Amino acid sequence: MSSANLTTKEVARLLQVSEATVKRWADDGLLHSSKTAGGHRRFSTHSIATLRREKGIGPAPGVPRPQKRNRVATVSSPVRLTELLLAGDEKEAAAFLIHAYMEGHSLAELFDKTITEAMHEVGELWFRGAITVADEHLATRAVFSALQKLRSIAVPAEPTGMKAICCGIEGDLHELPVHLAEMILEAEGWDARNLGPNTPLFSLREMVARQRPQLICISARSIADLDRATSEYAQLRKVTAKLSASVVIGGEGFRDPTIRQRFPSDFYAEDFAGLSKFVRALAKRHA
Ligand code: B12
Repeated sequence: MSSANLTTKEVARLLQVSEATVKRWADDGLLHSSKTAGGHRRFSTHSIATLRREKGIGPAPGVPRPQKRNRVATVSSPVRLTELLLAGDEKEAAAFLIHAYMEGHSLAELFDKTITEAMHEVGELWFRGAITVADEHLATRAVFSALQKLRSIAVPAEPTGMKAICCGIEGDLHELPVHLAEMILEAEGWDARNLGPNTPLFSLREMVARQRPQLICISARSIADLDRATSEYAQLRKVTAKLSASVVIGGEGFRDPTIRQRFPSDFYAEDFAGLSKFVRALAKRHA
């Protein structure tokens, strides 16, 4: 796949219908397509997302997409993604992620391996002085843009009716993990609200009391004011206890077990696969 526009075969795979069906939908005007110079149809992720949303077309929720295991390593290479992100090539980065997803990688796999490793490499290059802050900003913007396109075509599970609020801790500007957590929850059928990074815990507590979610997911790369965060978190926990809401924490900021003692939670997520598993089990318990 050479751009975010998908071929007939790719759309058929994504929607789990035959190529003939995709062509018929295109001829009937149900699915907007354009043609290449060579006369081949190309479909935008937007038109597929619209079809899925408006007509409910797509794989039945919970039906796993077929996987092509032998091609898995190459289609999700973090090295290639790093190149695309550093070049600021949002379209190609989106195409790369969508293609890997269609080849059978779960979102959690893509987030934990491909995207995390690519962003770690960007961080390493910045740390060594091999790229500038501007290069790093460009790569971060590109990954967000690519993720938005991936999100538009990702197949969500059946709605669970469960509500979650995600945010990053006050003082922490690293927002990608919060966004990835939101996408995982969405894919698991949760109604997820993302407050973004740098969210004061006292303010989160007030929103939790008002919106009564079943899950709160807090990310921290680092914790700027540990004592303040600890006491505000304790207040938040009083509210979540009353609501019987679960709290998941994730990120390097919570990795140290002595820090985690200050932030008692229902689950410390090492990665997005862990989050995925936890919220699936939680939804089952509530069902
Ligand atoms: C992009 C970036 C920024 C951007 C963020 C922009 C944005 N809109 O998000 C900006 C420019 C703001 C930035 C600023 C800074 N950054 Co910065 N940044 C990064 C970079 C390159 C990528 C971060 C990222 O998105 N990673 C991808 C995520 C998914 O990976 P991860 O956090 O490791 O997460 C894994 C797990 O921990 C887990 N996880 C993490 N969080 C969560 C949450 C949940 C809910 C779950 C389920 C899982 C989970 O999932 C992943 C594994 O699957 C990293 C490099 C790196 N190693 O990450 C540096 C890095 C984190 N930054 C660093 C530094 C030093 C800074 C600054 C202090 C620089 C400065 N002097 O100003 C500031 C701090 C600002 C602040 N107050 O927060 C250092 C941190 C070093 C350290 N020892 O902590 C790093 C590691 C770079 C480096 N190699 O030195 N940064």
